[in-house]
Amino acid sequence: MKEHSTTIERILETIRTKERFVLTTHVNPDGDAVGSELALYYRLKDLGKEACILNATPLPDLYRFLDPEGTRVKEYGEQDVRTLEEADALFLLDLSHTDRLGALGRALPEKGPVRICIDHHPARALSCDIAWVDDRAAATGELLFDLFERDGRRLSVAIAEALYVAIMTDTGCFRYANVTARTHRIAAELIDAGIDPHGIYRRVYESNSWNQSLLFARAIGELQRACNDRVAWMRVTREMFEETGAGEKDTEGLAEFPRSIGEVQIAILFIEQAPDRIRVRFRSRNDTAVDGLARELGGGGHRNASAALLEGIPLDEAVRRVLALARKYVH
Ligand SMILES: [Mn+2]
Repeated sequence: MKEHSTTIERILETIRTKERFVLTTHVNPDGDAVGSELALYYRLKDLGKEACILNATPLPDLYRFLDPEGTRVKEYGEQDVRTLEEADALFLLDLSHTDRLGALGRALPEKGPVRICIDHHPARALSCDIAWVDDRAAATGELLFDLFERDGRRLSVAIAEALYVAIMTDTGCFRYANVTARTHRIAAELIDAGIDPHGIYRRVYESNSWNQSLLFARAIGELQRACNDRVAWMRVTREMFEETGAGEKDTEGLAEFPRSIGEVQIAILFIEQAPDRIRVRFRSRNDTAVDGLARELGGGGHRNASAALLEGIPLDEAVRRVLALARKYVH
C-alpha cells in the first residue's frame, strides 16, 4: 500500500476540497461494483457532500437489499447530463476499460470533473486524472476500506455492509486465490463494525429462484469436456432460457461449477444472447491464467475470471473457435 500513499492522499484531498461527486462503475455491475459505489456514496454523504451514483445498466435484483428504497443507485438517463457536467469529481470504480462504461462512456464531458479511478483489474484502457490501481487487492472494496482507514473515521454499518458484499462476492465467499490474510482482517473489521455476515451470505447466495435452478440443471446436464479433460465447458442456449423462464442474470455463478472438477484447469460457459451474439465466461484455477485468453477474443478480466463477447458468429462456431484457443492456455 505504501507505493500508493501519495495517490490515496490525493484522493482524500479531492474528497475534502470538492463538493459534488458522481460515482459509476462497469455495465452489469457485480457485487464488488455496487458494494464499492454504495460504500463510497455513504462515506461522502456522511461527510456532508453531494453524491450521486449513475450506472449505465440497472442495479441487479440480487443487490437490491443494499438500496431497498431504490433511491441511491440510479440508471443513467438524459436527465442526468447536467449532474455529470456539474460534478466536481467523477469516481470510476472497479472499472478498467472505457467500453465497460456503456452509454455513460459516450456521455462523459470532455472537460469537466476530475476523474478518479479506483480499481483492481490488471490491464487498463481508461484515462484518469488520479488512478489508484492495485491488482493485488481481491476487490475494489478492499481498496476503499484502505481509503476509509486512512481517513480514520469509524465505519458505519451501511458502509461495512456494502464493503462486505464487495469483498465476499469478488472472492467467491473467501474461497478464491485472490484471498489474503488482509482480506480476512478487513472482513473481521467489517464484522466488528456491526454487520450480519451470515444474513448477507444468505441474501446473496441462498436466494436462488426455481427458474435459475432449473437453468443450472439444464446447462450442467450437458456438461462437456475438451483438451484432455483439462477444459470443461457448458452452453446456455436461448432454448434453455425459454424452457426454464430464466434470464442471463440467472447464469451468475454457473461458470464456477465446472471449475470444481479435479482435473479441470479452465471452465468455459457459452451464453447465447442472440443467434449471432455469444457471451463467453472463463474461470480458471490459480496456476492457469485466462485473462490473456479473454483479451485474444476482445474481452478482458482477471487472471482467474474473465469474459468476452463474440459477435457475428453462431454458438457452434463460437465453441469451436474458443476451444481451439483454450488449448494454448492449459498445461
Ligand atoms: Mn472487482
